[in-house]
Amino acid sequence: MNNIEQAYAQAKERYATLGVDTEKALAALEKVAISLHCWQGDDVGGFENPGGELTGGIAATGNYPGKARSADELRRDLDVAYRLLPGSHRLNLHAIYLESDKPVERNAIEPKHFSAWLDWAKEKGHGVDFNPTCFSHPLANDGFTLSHRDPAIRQFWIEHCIASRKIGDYFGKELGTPAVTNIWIPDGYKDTPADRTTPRRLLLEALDTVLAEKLSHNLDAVEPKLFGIGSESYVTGSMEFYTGYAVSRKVLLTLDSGHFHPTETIADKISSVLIYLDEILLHVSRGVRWDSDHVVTFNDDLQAIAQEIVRADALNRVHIGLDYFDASINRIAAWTIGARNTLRALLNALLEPRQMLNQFEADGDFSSRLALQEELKVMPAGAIWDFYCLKHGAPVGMAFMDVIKDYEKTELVKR
Ligand code: RNT
Ligand code: ZN
Repeated sequence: MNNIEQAYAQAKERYATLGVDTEKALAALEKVAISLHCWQGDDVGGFENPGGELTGGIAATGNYPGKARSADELRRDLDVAYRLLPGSHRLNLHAIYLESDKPVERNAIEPKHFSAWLDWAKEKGHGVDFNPTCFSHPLANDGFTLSHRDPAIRQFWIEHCIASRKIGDYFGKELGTPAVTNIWIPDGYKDTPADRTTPRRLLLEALDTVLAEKLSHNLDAVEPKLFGIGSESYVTGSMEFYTGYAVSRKVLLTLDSGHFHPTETIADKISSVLIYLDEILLHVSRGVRWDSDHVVTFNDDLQAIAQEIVRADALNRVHIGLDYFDASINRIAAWTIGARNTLRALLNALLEPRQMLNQFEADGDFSSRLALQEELKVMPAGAIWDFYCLKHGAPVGMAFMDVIKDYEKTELVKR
């Protein structure tokens, strides 16, 4: 037995005294597929219009060398990130990551523009999720898309979203695992609107048109937001708007942890929305002041999100994607750190002595509940995580940075 196995054996015994079966926790974690967001690899640039400006009230800051300049480079970078994660995981693709010799308008995108992504996903065993790109485009420049007052512009974005759903369905069918196609639009006003209702009515109608056709390999999701840069005072697709929409239309609601008031977390929302919805999508992110998209760290917020999914027995109802873009550090490290943290948080949640905690609560023994919650913070979960990485051939501890540094030297610096 090596050190990691020894430490695991000891930790396993300690968890057993709390009634926790570590093997069961690991088996549950093995089934979790995190959807890695392709857009961390090139600062949300995409390959439709290289060098085009990122708009929509989101921003990637930093100038770290080595960003992917082509889909091939992006796939190679992703391959490195996936190797550093225990388990097998998904890819979250945006429409602007299409590949084509000639320019293709957004409302004319087709599955064929994503066939290289499909081949790659098939070969590597990744499920794929999809997103229409309703930003970084001249017809989105005045800040409105699906809720635009001009019917022609609205129609353009409706067609883009329909085309995107069909691509999601194509991936879902070809890969044998449904794609979640998530609609996020930036629509909103910088300053106080006179009429908050009209854009929302337009959005409702537009979404109903977009979602009219049933597609059996595609799951639809809608993503609310409180504000963006340049849409500080009003966002058409607010939490209340989309919660009502998702419940009434039976689609998924997306909770992005960076999309609420700076002190508001999504953890407490999960058990509420899961009462009304079969499935939801998470965009795990980290808000810092004005930015909603910092690399996910192992903070209280992340742990609370993981706990709420596990405590609700909802690992099979919650699709977990990452959503952040940091251009100031190695982009593969950004993917890897955020994804490993998310998995680690889920593992910690799976290692909770749920029965014991629930019993204390049911008995009204809140002193013991608090005492145990605090003791759990220093339980040897790290030893279980290390063992999990070892078992799945993923680097243990900081060793993943060696791989990244190496790849940086041999590949990224040349870009
Ligand atoms: C923006 C939303 C959205 C985007 C991606 C690129 O605030 O979170 O999900 O980050 O679609
Ligand atoms: Zn998001």
